[in-house]
Amino acid sequence: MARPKIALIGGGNIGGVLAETLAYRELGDVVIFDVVEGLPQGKALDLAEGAPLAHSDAKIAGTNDYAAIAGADLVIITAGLARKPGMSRDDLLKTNLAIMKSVAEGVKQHAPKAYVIVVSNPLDAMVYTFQKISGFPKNRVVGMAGVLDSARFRAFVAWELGVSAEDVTALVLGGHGDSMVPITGSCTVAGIPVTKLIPKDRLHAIIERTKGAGGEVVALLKTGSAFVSPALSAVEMAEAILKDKKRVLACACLLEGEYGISGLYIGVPCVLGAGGVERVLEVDMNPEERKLFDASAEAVRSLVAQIAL
Ligand code: TXD
Repeated sequence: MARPKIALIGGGNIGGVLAETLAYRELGDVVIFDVVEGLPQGKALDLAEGAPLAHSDAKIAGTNDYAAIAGADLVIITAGLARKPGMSRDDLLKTNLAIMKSVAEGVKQHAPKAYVIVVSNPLDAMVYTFQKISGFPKNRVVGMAGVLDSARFRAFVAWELGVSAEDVTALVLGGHGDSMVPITGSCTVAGIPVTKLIPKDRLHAIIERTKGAGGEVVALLKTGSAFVSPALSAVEMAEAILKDKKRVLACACLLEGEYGISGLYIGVPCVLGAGGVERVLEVDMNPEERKLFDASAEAVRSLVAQIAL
């Protein structure tokens, strides 16, 4: 049985880690598309030459021609500029909107049946743009942000308690920006509510660090943003779809009435499997969290309002 075909639109920092992880874990045959001549081809050749050492027989190719993504089963989009120090994710809107419009046309033409994971920032606006321009059904277009934000929250809780992050479950919902909402009520350590283990002031500090975690890495790297943790977050989602794992993950999904919101992509828990976003789950939030979630949705709505499609 042939491996799935995975097309990566954008072969930059995140695209490179995506290609390596997906191919070396043999989750699919990988084709990297980028507009920079030679970049995808060079990265693909390097990865292909390393494949024997990764015990992988996955095919890896690079291209500047959309025709090479023909028939892809899964598309992961990282095309677009990344932040520099002092920039907000929203500052990327104008440039990345133009890029996303071209990407949506290319994917629609060459991989019309693909499941699509959008990574590019500002995430909630970019995944919305892709879905509107491509016309793909909402279950086949999902945004990656909550898996990353939740992983950061889990890591900070694990470090605070000196426990394995594997035993920390957490959900960070809402928009992928400063208004994101870590849901403390659903954060547990092996089932033990985190509120019973970490004092309020420390938990608040962890929540604030989670919201600023992307900017913290940008300030240190100076030349770009985090790329390994975002790539591995997208792989988590890709694997859930490719292996029909029915994972419950925080993803940017198109809401049509859930949480009282319609016509917006925003981070919510969903069941991710062979049918893509198979269903959205509604999670309890305390009044303060619900207020923050609604405010986050409004922040996304005002960003999306700036998009002329
Ligand atoms: O959680 C999340 N969703 C975020 C997403 C986490 C971290 C980074 N986030 C965003 O992903 C970031 O703000 C950027 O918007 C994207 C990609 O980040 P990356 O770090 O991979 O950026 P790079 O290294 O600049 O790579 C972007 C590539 C680069 O090689 C460009 O040549 C290419 O995108 N690019 C294009 N590819 C295809 N088509 C077009 N039009 C195009 N324009 C640029």
